[in-house]
Amino acid sequence: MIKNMRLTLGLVFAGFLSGSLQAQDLKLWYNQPAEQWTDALPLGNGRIGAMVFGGVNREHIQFNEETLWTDSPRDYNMPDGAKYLNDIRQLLFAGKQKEAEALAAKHFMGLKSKEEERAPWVEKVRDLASLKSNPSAAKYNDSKWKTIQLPAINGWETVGLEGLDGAVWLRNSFVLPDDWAGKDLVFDLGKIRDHDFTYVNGHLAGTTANASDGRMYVVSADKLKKGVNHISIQVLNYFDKGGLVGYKDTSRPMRVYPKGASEQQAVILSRSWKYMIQDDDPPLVGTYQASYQPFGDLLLTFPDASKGVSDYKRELDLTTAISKTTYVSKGVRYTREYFVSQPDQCLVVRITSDKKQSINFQAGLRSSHKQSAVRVIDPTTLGLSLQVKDGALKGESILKVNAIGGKTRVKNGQIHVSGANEVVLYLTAATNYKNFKDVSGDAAALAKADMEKLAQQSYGSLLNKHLNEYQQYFNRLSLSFGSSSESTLPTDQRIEQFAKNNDPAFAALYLQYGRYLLISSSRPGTRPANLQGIWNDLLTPSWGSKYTTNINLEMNYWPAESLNLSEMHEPLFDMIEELSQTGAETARKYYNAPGFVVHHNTDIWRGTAPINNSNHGIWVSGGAWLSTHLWERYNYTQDKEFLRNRAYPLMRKVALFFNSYLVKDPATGLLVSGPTNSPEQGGLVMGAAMDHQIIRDLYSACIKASEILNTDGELRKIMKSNRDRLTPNKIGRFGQLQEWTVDIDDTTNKHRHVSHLWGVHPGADITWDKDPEMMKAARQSLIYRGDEGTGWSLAWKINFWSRFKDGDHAWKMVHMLISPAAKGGGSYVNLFDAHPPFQIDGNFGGAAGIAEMLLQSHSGYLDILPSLPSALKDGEIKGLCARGGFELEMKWKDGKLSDLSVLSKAGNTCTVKYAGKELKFATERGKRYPIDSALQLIK
Ligand code: FUC
Repeated sequence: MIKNMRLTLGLVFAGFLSGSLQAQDLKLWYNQPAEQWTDALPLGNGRIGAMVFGGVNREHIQFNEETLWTDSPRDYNMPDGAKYLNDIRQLLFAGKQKEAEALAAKHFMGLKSKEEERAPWVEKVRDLASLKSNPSAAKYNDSKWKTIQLPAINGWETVGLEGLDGAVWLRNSFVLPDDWAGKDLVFDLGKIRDHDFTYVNGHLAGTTANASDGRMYVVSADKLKKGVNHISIQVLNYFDKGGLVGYKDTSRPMRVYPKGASEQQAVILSRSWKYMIQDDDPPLVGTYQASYQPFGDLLLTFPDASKGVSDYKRELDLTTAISKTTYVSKGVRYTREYFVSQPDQCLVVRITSDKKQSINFQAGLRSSHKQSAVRVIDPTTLGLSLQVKDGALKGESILKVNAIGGKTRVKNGQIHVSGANEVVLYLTAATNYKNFKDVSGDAAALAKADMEKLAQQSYGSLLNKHLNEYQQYFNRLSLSFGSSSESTLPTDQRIEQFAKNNDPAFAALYLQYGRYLLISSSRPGTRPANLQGIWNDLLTPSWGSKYTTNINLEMNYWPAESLNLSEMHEPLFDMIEELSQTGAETARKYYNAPGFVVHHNTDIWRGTAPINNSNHGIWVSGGAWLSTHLWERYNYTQDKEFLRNRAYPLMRKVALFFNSYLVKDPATGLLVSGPTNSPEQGGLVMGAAMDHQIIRDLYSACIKASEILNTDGELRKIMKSNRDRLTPNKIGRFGQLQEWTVDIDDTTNKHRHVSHLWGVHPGADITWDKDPEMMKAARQSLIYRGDEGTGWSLAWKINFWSRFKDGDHAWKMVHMLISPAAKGGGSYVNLFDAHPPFQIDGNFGGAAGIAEMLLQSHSGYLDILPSLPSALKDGEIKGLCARGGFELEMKWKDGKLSDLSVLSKAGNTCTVKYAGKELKFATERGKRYPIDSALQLIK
């Protein structure tokens, strides 16, 4: 009854008070502090990122600065790749894929960073005879060693040994059960990274130099003894995750059991182990590209926060970009507020209480970088300096503690505050990175200058500047999908319930969270959002937390234009400009071609050469896909200056590359791309449908742009002719859209990538209007691929199903994306998208996908509510953008459009379609056009 009443009230408010309703709804909140990093709440100004844990006794704020990466500017290109291009192509045309891949692996991949020889180091750490005493021996005294819990599935880095690579000894023992006497034993130890020498009672039981195989060593009975038996493992870890990592299937523990016996009888070895670091300076491992790095941690310890804490809550308010933690301890209410200011380039934490003189804590800084140091600058200021291992970048951060009342002093490198009424902490951070070619900046001077600018300002003025700057972007779009009773639940529970309940308001929150994350990770003047935006706490993050261009980087920017955050697109355009420089070298050295090319990954140094393996790293459409974003920016804004000065010159360069690169397929006489790959499927090929769709869209965009700008008449002719000779989309024998030029699709393949549907989304090569048969084939391909996938794959499928105009299927995908993080996709407690691990693309692709259900504009008209799921019966949205230079406000009730108005930003003719009706009208720039539900202009 009460629930119903609240629901009715909610609906009444939704109608009349959607503004305030939204304000209540736009919070992530929890009744307990963060335990995992992915429980913590993200803040950011595009450059400085922070993750707030909100612990009562111990506040942990992990922070990043977006330019702190490994390595240094260098040449990524193999100097004479182009020599092998023709041979690779001929092998592929002759059906010799394996030979082509082998040749490409040898001569066509990029250059790695500096690598050191391994053998001398291995010889040194393996020289056990020269050790004072030998840890492999049964009798070795390890009583002074520290302990660690194993296995650590994500490496020993995650259980206290962050940043550790090298030679490490691990020891354990077990008592031989009496009935095992005389039996050979199997030691099942899981995977060990990267190389192990495993001893039992001093005898070598086995050694494996491979990070990906589970270790199963058999030890014969004569090596075992009654009573206690000792295991010693020397682990050599060169790079990335280290140590005993067990099995992905965590239900399979490390164990020992008699050979031939049931595994149930095993003695479990997943437990606390002793460890000793023998050498933490292994030879350098070369990498194709650099990794994004964590910077440091701000730690606040509140010694007198008692056990009797009540009324705890932490939250993130998307309308203000402020996070808050509140609790009551010993009768005093404490409040912490946190934000990262763009105007003042700092993290701000303010601590208040409702009773004077009751704030007591210690503040310290820390960093996981081996070469880092904290120093006291003065009694209220600490400095943190760091240097990335074997790289060119240094970082500097300054923490200032400003207490009102009480005492502030320094002790043991920490700032101690006692009896204060209120405290504000400021943190600045900088690196010596200037641009992708120049690392001559002065990190210390920059961090200091930012701190000095803060000195003159009150907290109130900082806060106001922050709010004004943030809200100018955020407030441009508002939406409501009505209210749901679940909005009274904390966010973690709401995620758990989402798929089971009818909670459309949570999808509205998810969309706004996507906008929040884009503003926070990609402000004008900063670098684009990487695989994790700007949030990363690991020295060796997954996929280097860099930029993958075969879906992930582009997906990050899907919401930029439609969700009214056009400025946030800027960092991507800056990056394309930089890639056009590095990519020109790659085009020349690998393809003897003009223009520029980007393969499937890039990093802070703007590497563009192929990386990883030849079966998936040679994919040429990164630059082309990225440059469609320039064209989309023009489509949405109709900004001709942007088209003339920034977009077209870059788009044109990519077209020049393809003019040179495309070759005739001897089988068909049509143009194909190649050597290339349909992202991460089917190996190296000539002719992938995705490439052809992207190149076709790129040519079409360049042709139109050159007409609008009245330039490049001759080039336009070439582009038209190439476009018309490109291999078209094809329908295969299973009724599917073919992934390649030949009909070899495997309909049982459930892979996360569905690249050949690029022409459905984000491209517009395949639409219901243009070619319904092809659209059906594309849908059939998606049905074969299935719904399951990683986070970004689920998010892409929301967009696909929206373009197929199946709102209910799209909504099913929303349910899968907003569900507790699991093996395939989902959302973490802080609503970060789970690949897993955390990858931010799904947040952005999901937000864009929800918008795609409400409005589509890729076919030359505004398609209103094209794919509205039946679960989204009522709603309203203001500030949704469309191609052609339009901005919409609309409401729908009971699944039907009730109000619509179109703001014309460019004065173009507007065509609107809804429910079989069409309205076409001329517009004036800056004027708003109300339209009724029968699609008549309201005069
Ligand atoms: C591509 C994808 C993976 C992941 C990685 C960053 O390799 O296939 O799923 O998203 O990029």
